[in-house]
Amino acid sequence: MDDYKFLFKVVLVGNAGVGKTCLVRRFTQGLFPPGQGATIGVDFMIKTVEIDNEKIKLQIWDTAGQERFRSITQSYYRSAHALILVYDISCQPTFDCLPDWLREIEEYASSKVLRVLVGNKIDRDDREIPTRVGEDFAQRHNMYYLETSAKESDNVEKLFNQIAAELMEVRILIDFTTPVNLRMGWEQYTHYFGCEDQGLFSTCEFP
Ligand SMILES: Nc1nc2c(ncn2[C@@H]2O[C@H](COP(=O)(O)OP(=O)(O)OP(=O)(O)O)[C@@H](O)[C@H]2O)c(=O)[nH]1
Ligand SMILES: [Mg+2]
Repeated sequence: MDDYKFLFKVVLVGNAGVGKTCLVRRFTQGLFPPGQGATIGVDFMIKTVEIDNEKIKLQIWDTAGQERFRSITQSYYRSAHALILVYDISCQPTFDCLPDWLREIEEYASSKVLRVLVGNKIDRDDREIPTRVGEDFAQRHNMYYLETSAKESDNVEKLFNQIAAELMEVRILIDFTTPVNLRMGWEQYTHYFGCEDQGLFSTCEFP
């Protein structure tokens, strides 16, 4: 039986090819898929983690980085509790696009969403963006920062576990009543909390 107590929605965004799908598959399936193709639209995976003896279900939405899917992926921001913005530390253009992604996040996500910047592919020896530059960017934009390798499995568990732990910490402080661009009726409310799928009131406990 699926006896999780909390449900959090985590959405990955970032340029095509930065390794979003590989990060998700490393975390949920423990593998680095050979010849991973570009994501079409949005993929969805689930994993339950345990923090402080509480079972937390993470619904992970892996969006396509390609421009042509942008209007589809934007609709997933709104219900996210955490957003992971990924770039490739060996590819400067993926870093240069971060301000564009932040604008999307500002426009479509809840203002209270937990935002994490991830520099992926640290196993590569042709790094173009120094760690310090990524850290500075994250700090300036009020984001957590982590560098990962989906290939070598560096920091991947840590990334998702820390997000789960942080969401547990802030769950009572998050203002769930005013997601961006959304006047809440019950329908949207249940959608936002993600309770509709299991009939469980699962995401947060009110004080
Ligand atoms: N060296 C290295 N390569 C990686 C890593 N993560 C992903 N890749 C490679 O990068 C390419 C793109 O990975 P994907 O996971 O498909 O990238 P994506 O961000 O999901 O791309 P879209 O679905 O098009 O948005 C693949 O060839 C992967 O093998 C990593 O940590 N290290
Ligand atoms: Mg993908």
